[in-house]
Amino acid sequence: MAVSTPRDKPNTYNADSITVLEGLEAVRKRPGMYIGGVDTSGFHHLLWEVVDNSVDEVLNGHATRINVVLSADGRSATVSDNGRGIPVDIHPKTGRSALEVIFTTLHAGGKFDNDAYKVSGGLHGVGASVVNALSSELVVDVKRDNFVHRQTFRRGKPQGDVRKVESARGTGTSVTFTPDHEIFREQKFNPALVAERLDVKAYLNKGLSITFTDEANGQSTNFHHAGGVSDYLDALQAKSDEPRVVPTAFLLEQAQSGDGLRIDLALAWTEATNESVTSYVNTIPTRDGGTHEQGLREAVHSAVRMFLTKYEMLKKGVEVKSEDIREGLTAVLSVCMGNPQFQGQTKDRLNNMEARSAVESLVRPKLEAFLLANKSIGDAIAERIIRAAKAREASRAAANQVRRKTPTNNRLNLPGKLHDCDTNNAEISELFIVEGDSAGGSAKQGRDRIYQAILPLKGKVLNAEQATKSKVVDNKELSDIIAALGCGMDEKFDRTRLRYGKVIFLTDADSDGHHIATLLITFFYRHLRQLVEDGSVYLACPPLYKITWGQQTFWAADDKAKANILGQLPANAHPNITRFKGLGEMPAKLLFETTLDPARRRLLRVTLPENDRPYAERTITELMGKEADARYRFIISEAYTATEEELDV
Ligand code: 0RA
Repeated sequence: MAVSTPRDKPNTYNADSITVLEGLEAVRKRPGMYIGGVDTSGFHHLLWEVVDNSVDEVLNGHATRINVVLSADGRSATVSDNGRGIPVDIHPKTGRSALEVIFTTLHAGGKFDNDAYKVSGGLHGVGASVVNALSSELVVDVKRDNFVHRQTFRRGKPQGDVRKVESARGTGTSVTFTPDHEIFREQKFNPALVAERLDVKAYLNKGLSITFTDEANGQSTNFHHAGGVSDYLDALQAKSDEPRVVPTAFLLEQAQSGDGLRIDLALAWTEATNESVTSYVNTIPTRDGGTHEQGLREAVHSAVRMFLTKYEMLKKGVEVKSEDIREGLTAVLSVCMGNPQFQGQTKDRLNNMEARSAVESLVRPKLEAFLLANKSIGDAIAERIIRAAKAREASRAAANQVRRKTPTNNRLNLPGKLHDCDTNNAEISELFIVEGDSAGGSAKQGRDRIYQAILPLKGKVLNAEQATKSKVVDNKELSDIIAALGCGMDEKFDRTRLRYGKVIFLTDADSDGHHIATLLITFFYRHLRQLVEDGSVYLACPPLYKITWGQQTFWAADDKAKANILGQLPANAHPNITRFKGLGEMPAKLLFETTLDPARRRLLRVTLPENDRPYAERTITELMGKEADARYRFIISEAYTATEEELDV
């Protein structure tokens, strides 16, 4: 390891500094592991991290203002706050300042945890050092003790110690950085994206005032929302244009649970047919929801049921289901908590179990009290929900009437093993392509036959990448799929004849299952590309483990998820763990509850990368093609971007 950077005190390069440089080197070698990728999103991640550090200073009550400036060329950004200023005095033992440690040590956040420096959000806690490692230049100016103190870094390496550059009044921290073009290629900050993100930050932190300046056009905008999440809900709703059932929203501000979790919530029902919950954890968007959203749904469900029961509104022969309660529900939920755990490929889903019960127990009693105290609001909401239930029952009855078992269907030549659904409405119907006959049997029993069709597959599917078109057409499994879909393939593709709105691959949660799913994706990519482009192709996520502990049941899709759940149970807990050898083993009812039911299942949509089509093409040709050599090279070059949960070796 070469350490050639000139420093004021070369002798301070001790063993610590070497590990530091090795740490930052690791970040530069595998940036994806720390910021998710080196695309636009990764590039902007650096800025969110720096902003979050200043936001924390505001949240902890030490700062009131944040300025964000993008340079005229769009390649650099400056974030300043009027907080305490990062400590700059040199620690006699290490010869380094807190500033240098924070910017050069991976996960330095933890070391300063004694309420001095908490990385509560950021890149889910990866810290300022990652930004530093991935910046060609980063300059920190700290105002404190009547001076501006400055330290400069290049690609993570300090260019000398921190030093006083001028006298100054007040306190604060300012970080200017240029993401490294060696890592991110030619990229610029997107002012619209930055503005939007800062706006959301200001909504989620009422007291926060963020000024954003784009030097490219000299324009400045101030983001400050005195109404917080309530204003945010209004703004989101104004965009969607769906009228509210009652103008008043239910608000819960700064509600704190016993274990230190804090929430802000704004909630209302609209005439929209879908549910729209926008959630955050420590101001990080959780697009895939998670345990906090689960807790919210449970709370809303119980509170509404209490209201309906108390006023005996359920008597009129209508069954209200949870989907009826959720129809038109719009909410902004912001949770602040220590040590959030995120899950999923994009880390967009909160995984902490305690968040579920904490949110539930904060929201339920307050929402119940709100509905009881505002009976006319409760009545209007109840009316909305009962209306949704009636509409659902009516459309179900209508679907029942247009059963597919009409003579015309015989002309479609549907495959014998297809268990078709009843409705003819392609918009709401789903085709599950299921691995194996026994799993097909469970799925057939467990499904909602009104709109869910099942096509079981025997054994492995032909690799469409290595087969000629005539082989593909001759292949029984693939031709059955085409026949079931009804829309033809390749140049004969006709979307108007498509018989299902969603095509869902349901395979075991093991490597064989993943292989079959990959073969199916390859076939769809090559011969039914339009369906992939339209976002109509999905992977189901069946659980591999069922974990029961006392009254609670958890599902885990893989070993990692299992370990995660077990890790969150008390040390003396003796949970009961069942592993499903395959889908076929799972009782039909369980399969429905965990994997088929739209209200509870999770689907992964198969998508093509927005701005890198050649990459998708290369992935399919090299990974699935005949050339073993190309496959090998591909696997080697991609191995490092795969996270643990993707690898199945
Ligand atoms: C460590 C200790 C103290 C403040 C900070 C870090 C700090 C970090 C950042 C990052 C962005 N803005 C910031 N402002 C402050 C406490 C110092 C003291 O007690 O004086």
